[in-house]
Amino acid sequence: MTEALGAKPKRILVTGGTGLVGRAIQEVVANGEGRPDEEWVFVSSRDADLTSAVETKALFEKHKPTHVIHLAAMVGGLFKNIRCNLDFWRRNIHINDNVLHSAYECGVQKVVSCLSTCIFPDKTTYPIDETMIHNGPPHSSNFGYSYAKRMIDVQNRGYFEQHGCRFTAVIPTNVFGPHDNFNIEDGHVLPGLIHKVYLAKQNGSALTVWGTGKPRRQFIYSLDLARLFVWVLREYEEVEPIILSVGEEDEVSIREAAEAIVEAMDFRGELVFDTTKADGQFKKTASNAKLRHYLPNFQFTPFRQGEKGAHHCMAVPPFSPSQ
Ligand code: NAP
Ligand code: GFB
Repeated sequence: MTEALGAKPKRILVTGGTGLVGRAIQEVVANGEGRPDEEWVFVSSRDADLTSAVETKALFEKHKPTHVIHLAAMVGGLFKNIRCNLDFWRRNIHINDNVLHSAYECGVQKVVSCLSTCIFPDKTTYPIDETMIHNGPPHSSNFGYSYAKRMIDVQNRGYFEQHGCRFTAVIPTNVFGPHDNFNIEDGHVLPGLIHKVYLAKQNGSALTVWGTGKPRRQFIYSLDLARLFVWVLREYEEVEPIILSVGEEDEVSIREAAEAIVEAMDFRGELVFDTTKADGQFKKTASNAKLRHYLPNFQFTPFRQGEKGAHHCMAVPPFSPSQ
């Protein structure tokens, strides 16, 4: 009887398992968050190109997951989004439809997908909350990525209403941490500035921060996000998405973020703001009240402490070509 009531073994497939967020989940699972009845499988595009329905189906048939954390996506910072909005739309729409439909066909018990706080309407009241996703157009800089991500929420509702599937999603704010994409042209602001400080120290040049430095962001450390992902997989029962972010009070300006990186990396050179470069969204201040309702005592890593962890993995040059 105990056996029958006991937790059946779980096989958790993590798509996008080799990226910034995926590697953080690998780390927390390996360092104590994992459970004896759980087998974790982390995959990347080398295991299957998820823009292909055939390869996606074969991946699911091979692993037969009971649960899925779906991270795989075409991801990038502001400037890559501005350059490639169509690619962000097409690749992510195909990846998401293939993963969700294969999960449905294989009888996966639960899928946790990943949206982003940058997909909310650009013209909005603050703080943003989970009810506001479809209340208006996203910022023009990343409409392709934003609309593709919003469709995950629509698909989750469809699979629940038509098939009773427990497919849900989380909405992280900007993520930073080890194993980020440090490519200066395509990556996000923090890894881009870390890479630039490394080069400025090497060359004895100034640090050029793009834009005015006035936009404001909330940053979540990847290992904190990873722990929250594990909690969502095990405990969160809603189909409605949940924002995973530090509080509104932890929002910083790009200038403050740059100054924190300069301090963490002991850079002594000049800071220059190149205002010919875009600022993108001025702010996307998100409320984590729903998360706090579930986890009132969750402790986030302070931003400056996380910065120290993030840039250490840059300390080993030369960078891979992708960086
Ligand atoms: P990342 O570091 O760029 O990693 C992307 C992952 O997706 C990699 O493992 C990559 O595998 C995989 N992937 C990409 N295209 C694929 C394809 N066609 N087939 C199979 N796998 C593919 O991204 P991340 O920052 O960890 O983001 C993970 C998730 O969090 C994404 O859904 C993203 O939208 C979301 N998110 C990120 C942030 C952020 O600030 N980073 C903020 C909010 C939400 P390969 O390495 O083999 O290509
Ligand atoms: O992380 P980021 O590229 O994307 O941040 P978003 C862009 C902000 O940082 C802009 C300034 O205000 C830039 O002007 N910035 C300053 C820099 N220096 C740099 C730099 O060296 N590199 C970069 N990248 N920015 C993204 C969305 O928005 O947020 C994506 O476009 C994704 O879809 C991501 O969701 C989480 O935070 O503006």
